[in-house]
Amino acid sequence: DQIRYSIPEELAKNSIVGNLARDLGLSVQNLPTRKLRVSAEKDYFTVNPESGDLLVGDRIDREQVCGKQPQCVLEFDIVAEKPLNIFHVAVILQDVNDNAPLFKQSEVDLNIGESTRPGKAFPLDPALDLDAGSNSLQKYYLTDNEYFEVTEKETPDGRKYPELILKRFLDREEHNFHQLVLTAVDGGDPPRSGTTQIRIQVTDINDNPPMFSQDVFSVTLREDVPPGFSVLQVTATDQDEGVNAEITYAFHNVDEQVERIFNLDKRTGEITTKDNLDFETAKSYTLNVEAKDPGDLASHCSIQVKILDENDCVPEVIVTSVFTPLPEDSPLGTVIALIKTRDRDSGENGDVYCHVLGNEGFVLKSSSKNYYKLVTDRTLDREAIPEYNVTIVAADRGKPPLSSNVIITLHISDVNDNAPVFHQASYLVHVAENNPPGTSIAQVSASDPDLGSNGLISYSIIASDLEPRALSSFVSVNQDSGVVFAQRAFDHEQLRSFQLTLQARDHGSPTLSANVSMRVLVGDRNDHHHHHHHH
Ligand SMILES: *[C@@H]1O[C@H](CO)[C@@H](O)[C@H](O)[C@H]1NC(C)=O
Ligand SMILES: [Ca+2]
Repeated sequence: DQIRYSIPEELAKNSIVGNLARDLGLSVQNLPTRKLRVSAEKDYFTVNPESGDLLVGDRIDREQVCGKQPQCVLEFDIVAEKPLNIFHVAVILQDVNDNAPLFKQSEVDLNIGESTRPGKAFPLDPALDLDAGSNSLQKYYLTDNEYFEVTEKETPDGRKYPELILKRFLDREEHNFHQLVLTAVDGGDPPRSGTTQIRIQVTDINDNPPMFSQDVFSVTLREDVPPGFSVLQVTATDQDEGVNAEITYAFHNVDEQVERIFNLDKRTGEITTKDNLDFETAKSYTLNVEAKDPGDLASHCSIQVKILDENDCVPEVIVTSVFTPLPEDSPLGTVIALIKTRDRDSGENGDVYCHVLGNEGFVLKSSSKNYYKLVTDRTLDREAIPEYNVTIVAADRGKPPLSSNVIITLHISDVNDNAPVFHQASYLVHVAENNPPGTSIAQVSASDPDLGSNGLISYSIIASDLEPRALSSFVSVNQDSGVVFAQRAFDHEQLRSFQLTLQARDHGSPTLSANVSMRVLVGDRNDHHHHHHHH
């Protein structure tokens, strides 16, 4: 038969396991002769020879003796002499909670991508607890948190380990780092525990598009800004990190005009002008800008650029027709020219008014918006002023105003409005008798300020006091030169004097003419002075 004892492990040296003498039925008086002793491989126990108590020889660590085995029994023999007896003894070592669960590493670092799906498990190294049974590791606990939980798993060969389970999506932009404490607890009373720090770095994935601070920007630009003028800098931000947040900017879905006039720095987002603006070509532009990260995540904004008109266009005067030359007898209010004005600016900058410079007797009459008639406001006289340079000024109402002018040269054409005028009121001519036939005896002249045939004079003799038939045999006049010729020799005795009427006639249509009288006295050749004197 076997004597069985049960003791907790780790008892102090010489603690009493049990009384062998009593349990073996030996009397205390016989003990000195029976000489009880332990027969065992290891000296876990000793016997008190006086009392017969079985004592703990040295502190016994159950885990050292039996490891993880649930039952730990030390079996040995007790030997008694006189007579020699051998008794079998079994001491059951009860576990005490002398070991806390222990993690191999006090810190565990994990990198988990923010795109990781919930449910994903991350196996961890188990904590070790050398105790057995309920004193061994029972459960893992994790710091209370919304992203992870811990469960216990078992390998096919029965080794248990904790597993971290992701409960919901991580968001690096919200929390890029999580620090958790994993606690392993045994079932002792009181329980013992061990901890390890779990440090989780959330790694970025490109899950955020660049974002503009505003969807729409408004800018007002003077049209006279020079090329290179900075219009606006758009910036988008990207909550991702590293290359995932490297943004490039580009125009998106814009007119050719926009590309021609504006420049967008793809790195900085700065928009500058690269050409001159012209309000008259375009009053506004819409610039759509796209910000994109390397993952092609993009967002858009729109910039409304309004161009402010500057007074940069000079008003133009356009002469559509000129009625020149203008007859000098044109009545007041005769239309000389038709004029149109034009100014590409808007508002007051393009509001044009027109007037005639100086006061030359011409006025502008507005016929309809931007159309004018230039009309005469004076009588004309080609002989006095044959040509006018009429200056027409057009000015806008900008501040300051711009103006331009145009000169219309107006030629006045002749009308036959002047009759020839003889240079003398009348002519008195003395001719000595017996003159050779064909002698020039006088010259008349008249002038006419009209032009061309209107001023071209022909002379003729239109009347005389001679016999009508005799006239042409006495005198003639050269129609061009006005020279009067004697056609025959005059005889003082017969012909003392005669009277002629000469006419100067122009070639106008109708013609104008003037008459002058000429008295011709025929003198005595020998002594005509004397004779005449006494006559
Ligand atoms: C008109 O202008 C023309 C050209 O400048 C000039 O030759 C001419 O003499 C001017 N005429 C008058 C009447 O001023
Ligand atoms: Ca333990």
